[in-house]
Amino acid sequence: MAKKPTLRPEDFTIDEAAQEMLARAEEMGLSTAFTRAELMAPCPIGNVGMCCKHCGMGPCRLTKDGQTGVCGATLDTVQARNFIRAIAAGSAAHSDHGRDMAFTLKEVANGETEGYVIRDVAKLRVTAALYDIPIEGRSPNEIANDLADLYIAQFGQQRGRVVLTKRATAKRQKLWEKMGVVPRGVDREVVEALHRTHIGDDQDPPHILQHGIRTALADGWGGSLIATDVSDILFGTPAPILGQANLGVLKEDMVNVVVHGHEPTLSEMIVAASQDPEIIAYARAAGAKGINLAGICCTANEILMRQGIPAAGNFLHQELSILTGAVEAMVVDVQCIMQALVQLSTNFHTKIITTSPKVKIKGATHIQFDEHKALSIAKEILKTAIDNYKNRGEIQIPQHREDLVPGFSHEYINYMLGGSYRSSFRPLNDAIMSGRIRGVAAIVGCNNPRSKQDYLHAHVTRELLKQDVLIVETGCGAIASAKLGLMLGEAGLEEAGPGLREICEAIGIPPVLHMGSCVDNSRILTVLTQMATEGGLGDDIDQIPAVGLAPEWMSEKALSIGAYCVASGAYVIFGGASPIGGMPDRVSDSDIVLRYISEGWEEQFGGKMEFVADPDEMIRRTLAHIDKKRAALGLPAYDPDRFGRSGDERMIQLESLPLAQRKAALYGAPTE
Ligand code: SF4
Ligand code: MSK
Repeated sequence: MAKKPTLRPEDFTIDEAAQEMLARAEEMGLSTAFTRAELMAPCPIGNVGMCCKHCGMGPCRLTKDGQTGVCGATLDTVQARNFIRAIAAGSAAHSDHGRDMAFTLKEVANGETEGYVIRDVAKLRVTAALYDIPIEGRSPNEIANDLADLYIAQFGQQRGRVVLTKRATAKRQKLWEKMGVVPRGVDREVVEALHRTHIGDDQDPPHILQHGIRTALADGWGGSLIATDVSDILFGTPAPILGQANLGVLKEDMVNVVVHGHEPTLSEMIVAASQDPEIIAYARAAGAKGINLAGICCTANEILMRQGIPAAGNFLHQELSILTGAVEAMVVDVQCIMQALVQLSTNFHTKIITTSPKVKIKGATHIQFDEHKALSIAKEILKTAIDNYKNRGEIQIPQHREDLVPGFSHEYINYMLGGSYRSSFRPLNDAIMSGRIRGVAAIVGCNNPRSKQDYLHAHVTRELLKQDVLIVETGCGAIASAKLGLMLGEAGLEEAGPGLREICEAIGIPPVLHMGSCVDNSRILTVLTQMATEGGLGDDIDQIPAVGLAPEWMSEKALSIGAYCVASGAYVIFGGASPIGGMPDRVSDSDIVLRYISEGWEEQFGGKMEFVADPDEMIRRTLAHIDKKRAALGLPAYDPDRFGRSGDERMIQLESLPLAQRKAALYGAPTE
């Protein structure tokens, strides 16, 4: 007899809206990723990277001491190869997204698209100037054409360096050169990762892993950064805006269209089309009050932070939104889209519409997106959804939604700290130097049904807030905090420590800052680089009291993000199981690769990667690292009783002093 799930909705997720939908699924006898994960035990060999299937002599399972594959490959070689293949896939996904954005910019610049304009000319000019593209006396389209050409060239470039790496600190660039990991071209590094891991190629684990770093750098300081830059130029650099999150954003009396995936080219055009009077009239004629758009995953983040379009939820909410019975169409493009959506949708009226030439799902409706006819196609998609409104059956929309203020791009953080005329990271650095803010944690990444949805995100975020750690978030982790109400001023501040609270109140920000989608982890690199350049916190990212965490990661993109952050100098902690964990009780050398990406990479890059299942241990290691970095900088030890007195004017007075005097006044450090 087939096994049945035994866990209850409250065991699967901390989100009450999700619990309600899981109860509905159970009543209807429908499976979801939550129940499938319970019934599908992960393969204990593949789960820890001990299986190789790179050739037809295998697959080889290396589960015994000293065992090798048929070709003689050792366990550390197999694990290193598996690991960098995952990094290469993640890097490819982000970077292909960046490539498409660059092509769209080129077409917009040449007037070949329908519906797009360059919305942020200031960012276009600033970005172009970084690469010495002439800007004076030139039209935005001329500048955009040159920038698009430069960015497109980064993918197929064979020699030299990915030009965006020049945006790292000078010290970091020199280190990458010394270590031989400067990416030459985005595609070249991904291809080489696949070549090196083919049967009979690179079989020296440190050498393999070194190329993993190079491949990841091609993502973080290449493809992802291009995606973020171009999205901002075309659709506007995010700034704070009011939004909402969770399934309660779906509307009973409107045509609900959920956009899901990653690239903003499609979703932005659907937003534009949904406001078209012709489409609104069409929806009303169908008996609805209008069109209600909502997002899932990183598409949600893209349109939430720029347009204030609500987020229906994060990764594990994709099936749950269909379970409401209230979604007329789910429109998907690329990445993180579960094939299960199509089967699930057959129990409701929801149409799953695929749009990317790269992604089709058997049984889904395919309406291929094309930038040249973008607005027309977006309208066609919306009309398909409206036509489906009449087919709605019984609906159940959980009444859970939270307000939030997303939109903290690095440009806006810079501005908010100093205003229009003296925008600067100085106040943030000063707050860390004084100890009001103990350090910074970037909590990012996915949901994973192998752990209770949002629990790890929530626990780690809340505990670090209490410890005066400023939190920045992206991806599905950001949506988790949004659903908990941590991204809206007062609500979040109640959970913050006294020093952090004081800073947030003074600047007028929540203590958890929403910085965007997965590709926007590049914004976090930029913030850290600017903090290092500002002075007082060392001269490179590895000296800043900061940690990156992905408590509920699941995608290969997360591993690429982790690796480029390590190469940039950050300590990165992943939750859940390690994909290269090995079985310590069965194979004596199963932790060689794990130790290498921690101790080995720390020695080389100042950053390290660890997999830590216990959330309290994640928090302990985060705080220990932050305190270690504070001590190395000669900053005062964190003291929770030192700050937080309302009306403390000291920092304000100190603001006017030069850096050296300010340091001396704060904690008697020697002046430079
Ligand atoms: Fe086995 Fe070696 Fe082939 Fe991998 S490459 S499947 S270890 S024989
Ligand atoms: S969508 S990669 S589940 S963050 Fe970017 Fe969320 Fe992870 Fe996909």
